Amino acid sequence: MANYWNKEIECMSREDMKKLQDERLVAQVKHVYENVPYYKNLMDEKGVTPDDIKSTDDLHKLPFLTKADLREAYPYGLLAKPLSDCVRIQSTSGTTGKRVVAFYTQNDIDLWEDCCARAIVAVGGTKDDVCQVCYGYGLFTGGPGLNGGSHKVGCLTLPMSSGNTERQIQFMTDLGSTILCCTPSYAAYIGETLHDMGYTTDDIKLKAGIFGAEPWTEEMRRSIEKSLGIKAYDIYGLTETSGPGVSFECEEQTGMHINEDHFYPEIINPETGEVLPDGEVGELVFTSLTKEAFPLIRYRTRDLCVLTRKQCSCGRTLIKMSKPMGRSDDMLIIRGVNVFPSQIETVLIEQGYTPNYLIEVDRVNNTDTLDINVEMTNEQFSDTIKDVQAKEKELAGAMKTMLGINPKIHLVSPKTITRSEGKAVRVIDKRKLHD
Ligand code: DLL
Repeated sequence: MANYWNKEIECMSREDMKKLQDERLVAQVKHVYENVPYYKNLMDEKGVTPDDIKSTDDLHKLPFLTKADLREAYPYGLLAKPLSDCVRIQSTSGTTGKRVVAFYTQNDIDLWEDCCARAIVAVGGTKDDVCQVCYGYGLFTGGPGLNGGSHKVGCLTLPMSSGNTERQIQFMTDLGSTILCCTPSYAAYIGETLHDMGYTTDDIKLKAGIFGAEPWTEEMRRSIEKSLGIKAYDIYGLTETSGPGVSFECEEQTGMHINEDHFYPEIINPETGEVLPDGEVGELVFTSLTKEAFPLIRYRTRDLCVLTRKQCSCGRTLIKMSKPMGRSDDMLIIRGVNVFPSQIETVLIEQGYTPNYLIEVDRVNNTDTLDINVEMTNEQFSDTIKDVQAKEKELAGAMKTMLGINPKIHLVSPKTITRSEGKAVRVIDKRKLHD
């Protein structure tokens, strides 16, 4: 039977939810218009005032907010509360450009942790669980978010952060962790290390994993479930919206329920900005409904997904989003063909390889090249060149069928591809370096 952290909200009727969202949206728009000159200017430019926004049906009248706006307004330009009311910042890893810095009042932190608590309860978490949090702590939102949620649920919380994998396994076996929270790539690595250390799933008590912060495929889910002997659940969020817990998977494991009492979702055509109906793939846009310090109005996430209101067997009425199919800026265009790294991962796992791979894209003599380095397991490894070449050819054929273009496959020795402890780097696009 499904467990809920907040049944009243999670199973609310559509009419009541719409009423709640309408009320909250009106207040949120007023809040940003009055307190954030940056938003006021954007709205003035579009000729909209808070009076024009009477319900979520009017949302389309409001301007979008993009990452470029966040950069322009960095660091304080979108702050909607006096700094003296803020108690925390979190930030993105910021590999390119300026970081995103998000601010929180105490109330923002409470609501964020509540969203994470919903996610933990949805996978069966209770106060009797031991929750091992191996997302990074610090500026990254993963550790602090799940840590807070775990406290709220009353789990015994292990604030491990990422890394030191053998120690992770020692704690897991000694303290009998039942829930694991980390990125899916790190979960795969933890599973691999567990077996390398001579343990089996009988030596651990894990039952569920809450994995997110990066794209992962259904094939990867099954591979982690097998290696750790658990059910693996997805969780989504971004620094801009507070962090993890914008949406979470329930026992049905068919997409993530959005905490839509706090985050109102829209799907738009990324080229035209037009709002698309449920069921169509497009860019996910969020409007925060309750945030105080760092509210977001129509924030373009760049994540591509589909929304559905199909009745869920868990009883939740919260709208569901599909796994993000990649970010609009993750998509590789290789010789004119759109390629998502997730398609490559799907083929690899289907063909019996592990999710240890690295994609390299380059441009040689004006032609794009796609090289996929794939690690062999000990069983797959062979020192006969002919065997390896035959395997490479077979895998290249399967890739061609999925992608429509021919990659060059390089099968490499076991344990030679760097493992990820946080967000995995799967793609090196050298074309960007030449440009
Ligand atoms: O990754 C927050 C988070 C922490 C989510 C822990 C889940 C668990 P950022 O570092 O700002 O925040 O990155 C946000 O990561 O726009 C997506 O592209 C991607 N992402 C997050 N969750 C998922 C997921 C955190 N479940 C960006 N599946 C987002 C696919 C995800 N991509």
